[in-house]
Amino acid sequence: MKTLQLLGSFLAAGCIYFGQVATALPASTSTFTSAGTTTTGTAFESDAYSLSDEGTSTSTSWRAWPTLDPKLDVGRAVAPSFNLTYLGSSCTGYKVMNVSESSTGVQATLQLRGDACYAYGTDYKYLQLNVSYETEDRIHVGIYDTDRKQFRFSEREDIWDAPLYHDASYPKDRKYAFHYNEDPFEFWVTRTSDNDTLFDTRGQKLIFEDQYIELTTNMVQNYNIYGLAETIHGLRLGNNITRTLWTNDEASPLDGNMYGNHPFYLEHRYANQTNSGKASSHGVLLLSSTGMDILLREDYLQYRVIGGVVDLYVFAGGSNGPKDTISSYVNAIGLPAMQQYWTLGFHQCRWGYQNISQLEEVVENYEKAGIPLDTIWSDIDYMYKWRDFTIDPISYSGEQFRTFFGNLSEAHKHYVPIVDAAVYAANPSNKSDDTYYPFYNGVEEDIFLKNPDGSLYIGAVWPGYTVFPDFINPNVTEYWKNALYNWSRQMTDEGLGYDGLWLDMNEASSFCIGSCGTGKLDQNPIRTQVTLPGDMYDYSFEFPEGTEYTNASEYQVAMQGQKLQDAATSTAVVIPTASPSTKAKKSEDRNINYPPYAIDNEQGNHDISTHVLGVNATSYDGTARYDIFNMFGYGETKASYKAMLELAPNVRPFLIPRSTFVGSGAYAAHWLGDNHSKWSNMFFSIPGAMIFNMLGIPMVGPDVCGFIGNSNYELCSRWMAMGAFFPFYRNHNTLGAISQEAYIWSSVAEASRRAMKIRYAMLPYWYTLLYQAHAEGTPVFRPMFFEFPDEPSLSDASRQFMVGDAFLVTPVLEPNMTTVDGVFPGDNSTAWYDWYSHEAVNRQYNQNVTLDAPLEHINVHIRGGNVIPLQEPGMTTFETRNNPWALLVALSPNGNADGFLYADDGVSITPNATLSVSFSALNNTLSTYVSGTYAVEQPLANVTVLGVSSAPQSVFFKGQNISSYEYNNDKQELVITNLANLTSQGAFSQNWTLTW
Ligand code: MIG
Repeated sequence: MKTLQLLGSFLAAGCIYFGQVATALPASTSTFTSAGTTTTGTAFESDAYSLSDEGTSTSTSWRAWPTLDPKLDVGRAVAPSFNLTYLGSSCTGYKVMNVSESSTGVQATLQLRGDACYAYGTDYKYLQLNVSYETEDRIHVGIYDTDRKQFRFSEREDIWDAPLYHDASYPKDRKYAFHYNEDPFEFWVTRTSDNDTLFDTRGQKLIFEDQYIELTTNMVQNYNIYGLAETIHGLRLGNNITRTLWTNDEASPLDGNMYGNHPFYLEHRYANQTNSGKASSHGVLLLSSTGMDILLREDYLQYRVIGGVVDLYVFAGGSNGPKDTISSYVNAIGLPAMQQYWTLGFHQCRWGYQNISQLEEVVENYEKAGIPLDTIWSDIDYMYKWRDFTIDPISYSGEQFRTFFGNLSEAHKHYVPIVDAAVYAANPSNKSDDTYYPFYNGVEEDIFLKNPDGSLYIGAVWPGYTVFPDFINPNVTEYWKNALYNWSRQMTDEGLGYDGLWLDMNEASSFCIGSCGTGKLDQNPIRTQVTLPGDMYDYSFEFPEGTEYTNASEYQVAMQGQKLQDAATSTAVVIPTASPSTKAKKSEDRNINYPPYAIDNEQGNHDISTHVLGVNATSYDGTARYDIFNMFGYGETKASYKAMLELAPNVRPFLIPRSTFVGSGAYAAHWLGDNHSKWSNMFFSIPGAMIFNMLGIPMVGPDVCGFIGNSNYELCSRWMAMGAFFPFYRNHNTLGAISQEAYIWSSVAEASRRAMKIRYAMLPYWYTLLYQAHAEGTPVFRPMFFEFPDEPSLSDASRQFMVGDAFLVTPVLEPNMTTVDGVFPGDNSTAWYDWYSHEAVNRQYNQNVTLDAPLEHINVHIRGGNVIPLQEPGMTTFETRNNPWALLVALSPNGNADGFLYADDGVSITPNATLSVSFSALNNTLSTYVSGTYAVEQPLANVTVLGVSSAPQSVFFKGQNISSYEYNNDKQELVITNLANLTSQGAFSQNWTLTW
């Protein structure tokens, strides 16, 4: 064992016991018992990871090699302002002067009513109010400094563009009205149909300073709001939370700021909260790219923004349900990019696949286990010294890649590698770095971010000291494209090799404060961490909750190891103390490093530059990152989208960024980032995915089975099953944790096969949902309240979820369970059918129903009223697409159902043919209405109708009497088979009717 050899240095540090336990654990074979069967899982043999450029893990001197001082990543201790004495009490607000109203909006000058109050900056004396009645549903309230000193995000269409800048039609009929008081200036927006107040600053003052804007709206009692992402929280935000928007690389901090930033919320009101007595929804976007706290309090919501201006958008919505408001919002910020068909397949990933053979082995193991797999991923393991756009010449050589790609494409499978945002800064005094063109080309093209003094901003990420592409530079796409192309040329002679890009670290993460590498490039490649997950000081002894009971003896060993490791690291690792950073160098009045209003940044000691590309990194045009802080990932995503389109014209780019911003969905999907292999994290992935589906990023999912820590068979069985019903379905694991591919444990394999059988059968339905999201902005993955908006008890229900409006999934979210409780919303006009048995659920209104939930089973129900297009599930999406069709017709209690199918080539941005099929079942007849010319060649094999109350006298398909059917009176189920001969031209080559 390599680990043994490493022990030398560890022993020297006096950590004998820890070493013994640590070597025992990762190599051990663990036996787990699952539902009566004994299943064996081999723990992942992480050994020690290669820790340096020259050395291998067998070297004993690695701790002596230059490593970035961890103190450099610790900011000054900052006290978040929202917790401290409020400094805005003496502010007196503004009054209205020179008002002019027209059919398109209201313009006015606002004047400070009293003296400047300098709450957290310097007040502007005059402001411009600019209210535009942009669309029927959307009003825009702009408040700007007349001096034009503030950064105006909305004037930077070059860096962020969206339909809301271009679609204003100022219609006469609008759903809202704008009202204001003059002195002090206060405004409120109402919905005209019911006179409900949607945004209301009455009694609240406006503060508008260079580094502080305060805008407050009164809220109704017990308001229900959703969004203000990204954070780990239940679905409904509650009435007492402070949300901070500041991009942050941190693994799932509860309620803290995280990777992405979306200053949008959906508000849903129930009958007792509205004038009309009907439930209604509306939305609010405060479009800003800089940091803010949003204080949600009992009767108000307050924005505290540390720069920019006010660009507030209210989406009036109404009583047509939350989906309507979401669709309006998503149409305004940019409809989601359409995804390729194969992306809906299952994806396997992990950090720690050490060579191509391991990737091949994983693919093979899936085949052997009879578990579908569409895509295999690479983490940073494939890179040469963790440098972007390189491949390791030994473990991931070009030759091996060529063979690997050949095998994959023969099997119609796909490959997605990771790309990090930061680019290794070559060491000028090391000859072997001379060929690292991604750095030298970027320097030559002047594409990297600078310090205010014009020197390169140099942070630190995995490869050592790094630079960061300036993703708002107009030339960056060309740079990025060339880098992507040159990289692909190392792996393949044709095409790109990879089928998508996983965009990591794009907050952008940096493991030190400020330009810590300035003047130090001769130390590169400096190591940025002493240990990596799985290393001696960094073994993962974490297991899911409940493992102490199900795997007691192993758990004991792990806990012992944990204790020893804790003891060892508490003496071995230096705990850095906070040290003050230097002040801003840029000659400007504001203090961007330590703004007077300190937002509640989750990271470190709340210093806003901790562990991230800092606020003073400066773009080509002088824009300080401070003003566009929350959109680095967006810029990288957009550049990647454009680059990929140039490299593979007309192919829908598949991009999985970690950091997202308003409108990222127009280019990309998203994964929820680093989670833990814990039941709690499995639960949080549900509201996580729901929220992104409100934000125009429907293609989303978590690291299934959990990323950090070790998973176990029980959690992984449940999670693999649940993940199959998320739009993006990927199992991913950290370095050094035990293996968790679906075939490792027999119960997981079985749970995965069963759930994937449904997922792959549902592919036409999934794809249609993605298309509808792309065309209309509707969410794919939905909380129940989207479908049942009148039911207050569903306002925070997220232990169940819906896929489209037809599927209700009730996962088990706790260990050691054999049943699960769920609700089946709707009154007697709603029917629910069990996916497997086809039996209708017997339940009372609002009743919690206890469902059987053995380990390998996930509860899935179909809502009556839906026609669901299916295909016989194969081992890949490709195979499934070539299999026969089936229809599941789940009738509502009144005997109706409808449905929709969209199909195309599954690849092209602009397909040359598309197909739309509307299904409608009425009066014992199912009819199709086909339009479009895309040819679906596979036949229709069978149709199953649920909710048929009596045995049919006869069945006719295309006018022909059919004898191949069976009616089951107990289940009220009619199954019609043998239709393939009658549809040999393709299931939907023409309109047809089926009568029973
Ligand atoms: O600092 O590339 O969220 O999915 O496995 C860790 C290694 C860097 C963070 C990503 C995670 C990925 C990991 N990356």
